Amino acid sequence: MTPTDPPDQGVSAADPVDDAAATETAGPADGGVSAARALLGRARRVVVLTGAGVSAESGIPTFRDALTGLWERFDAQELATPRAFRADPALVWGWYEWRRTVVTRARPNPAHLAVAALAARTPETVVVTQNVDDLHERAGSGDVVHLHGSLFQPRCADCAEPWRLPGEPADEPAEGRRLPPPRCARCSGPVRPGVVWFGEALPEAALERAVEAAAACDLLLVVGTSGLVYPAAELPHVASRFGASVIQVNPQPTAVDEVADVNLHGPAARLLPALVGEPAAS
Ligand code: BJW
Ligand code: ZN
Repeated sequence: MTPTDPPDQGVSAADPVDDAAATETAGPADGGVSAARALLGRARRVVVLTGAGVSAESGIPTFRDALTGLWERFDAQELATPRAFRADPALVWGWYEWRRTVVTRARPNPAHLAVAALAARTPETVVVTQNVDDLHERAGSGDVVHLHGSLFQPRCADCAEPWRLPGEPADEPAEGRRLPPPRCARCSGPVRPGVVWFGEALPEAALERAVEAAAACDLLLVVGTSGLVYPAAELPHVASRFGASVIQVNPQPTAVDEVADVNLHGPAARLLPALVGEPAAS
């Protein structure tokens, strides 16, 4: 198994179309922003694929940031598993309730707003996010494809009955706390977060829509993801194989670098507004 050959829910694409991608490289003068603006100005079908970095400047820790407080000695990758929830439901439910509090208090940043402005200007834009927050929606993006679920749609771990959250999360202490999950009203099973953990299948309709959009787009803009988690990480490769340009926005080198036509190195809240501003003359 290789990273571009995921096991089950592999992102598969048939034969790439042949209309050549624009392959401009980053211009040295402005770090590639004008090259990226030119590509974006020409694109009719755009996919924006976001990861945790797009919400970093709203104060939401990225997935691979070190955990703090009660969870300091854990790795997020260990907690985001069905095994961790089975072993210690109060630890895991407490972590997600703490994160729901952080997200509820956070506000969309200029990167989320720029994505919404791009979608308003280019109607055939599909916003695909790996994030479980709702900041794209709160910034005005109406139709967001959530590949990894949502903090706001818990369900029974045993019978999948949706669980209605009380409006506001409790005032969680800054260092977090253990919190036994509520019990399902139908079967008394433990309620779990409505997110996709490692080893679980992504929601089929969301993944299908994302793959189709990536295969059909002219341009895929990938923002703030390490590009390590599959099958989402396959989407820039699908777009590229089908002839689209790929623009990446990220302050750090990532696994996406190898497929990006233009790499914009910097924070999303600064670069996305610069990118989406008035379209460059083409
Ligand atoms: C900024 C910034 C700023 C900072 N501006 N940028 C192929 C190969 C190998 C393994 C696999 C494979 N296919 C599948 C697997 C297994 C596994 C996987 O990918 N493992 C890898 C780790 C190797 N995948 C799965 O298990 C998936 N399921 C699956 O494949 O199922 C098959 C199946 C089919 C049928 C039946 C049963 C099974 C499921 C993956 C689920 C991922 N879930 C998580 C948790 C969600 C809930 C939660 O949030 O708690 O999703 S994991 C975590 O990673 C989370 C994220 O959405 C995801 C991606 O992380 P992201 O967004 O990239 O964040 P970071 O932190 O990694 O990066 C942040 C980036 O931002 C960095 O680059 C920074 O530089 C940048 N940044 N500030 C812009 N201001
Ligand atoms: Zn139940």
